[in-house]
Amino acid sequence: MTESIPRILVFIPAYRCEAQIPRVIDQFDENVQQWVDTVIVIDNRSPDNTLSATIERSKSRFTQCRFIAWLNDKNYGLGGSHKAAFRYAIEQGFDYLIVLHGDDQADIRDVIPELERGAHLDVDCLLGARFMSSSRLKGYSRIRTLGNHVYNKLFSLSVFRNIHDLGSGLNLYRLDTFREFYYKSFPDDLTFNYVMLLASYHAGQRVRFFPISWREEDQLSNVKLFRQAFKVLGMLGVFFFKRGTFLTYEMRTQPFESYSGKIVHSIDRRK
Ligand SMILES: Nc1nc2c(ncn2[C@@H]2O[C@H](COP(=O)(O)OP(=O)(O)O)[C@@H](O)[C@H]2O)c(=O)[nH]1
Ligand SMILES: [Mg+2]
Repeated sequence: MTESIPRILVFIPAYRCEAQIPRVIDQFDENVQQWVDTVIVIDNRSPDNTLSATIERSKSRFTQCRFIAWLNDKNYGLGGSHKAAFRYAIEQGFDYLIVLHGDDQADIRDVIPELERGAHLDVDCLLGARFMSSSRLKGYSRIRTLGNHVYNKLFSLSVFRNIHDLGSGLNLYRLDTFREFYYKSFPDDLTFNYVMLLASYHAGQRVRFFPISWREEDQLSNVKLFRQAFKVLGMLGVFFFKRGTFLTYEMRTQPFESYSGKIVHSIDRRK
């Protein structure tokens, strides 16, 4: 019966999070590992010790699932790391990709009850939401919360659907839906998620949200808040009028031909 169990790859994008990544790895208790086939941390050439901290902590943690530490050949941005992860997951025959940010703001354990009740089986995107009534926010500023609510509304109005988050740090994707690499020209920076979401609705994919917990403690956000807010608003404006045509635009400032990298460390202690 093992063939019917979907193979899940958890992808952890990491950049400058040497303090948080050990805590992220600690989230993978035995119960979580039973749900997951492989965990891959993709380091975007962090200038700090993110990669060595990752490898060190992984050694004692992963006993039930496979673990891979991957180093991108260049810093491809958060969106670029997603492209590397999707490509790897599809090439390796996984069924689902779970994205978990490497800075310990989200918690992988929030998605396990969703998997237990089979919420992933009939969707293309199962997206963690920080702004549903049962979401739990800790240390997130009022102004950012308000800003997110406003943007969620604007995006909701543009796609005629109820959007509860434009891009949290915990999301699940059915890989069958993403075989075609239509998202290659999407931004490589932190706005990747926004465009992915618009594209998912435009393509008629089944998108569902689930409430998550989210904390802001020692994380350093790399987002230039106002600059990104204006950029995103501009993108939404163009999408509103151009729809599918907008999604075919080249949105990268520096287009890469491939999003390559290599495995620098792996562990497989499964019996
Ligand atoms: N800013 C940035 N984040 C990256 C990159 N590659 C991976 N990440 C990860 O992407 C996640 C989100 O970035 P962050 O700055 O925390 O954005 P925020 O949580 O939306 O404020 C973090 O876990 C980073 O470690 C990159 O090139 N730049
Ligand atoms: Mg963050």
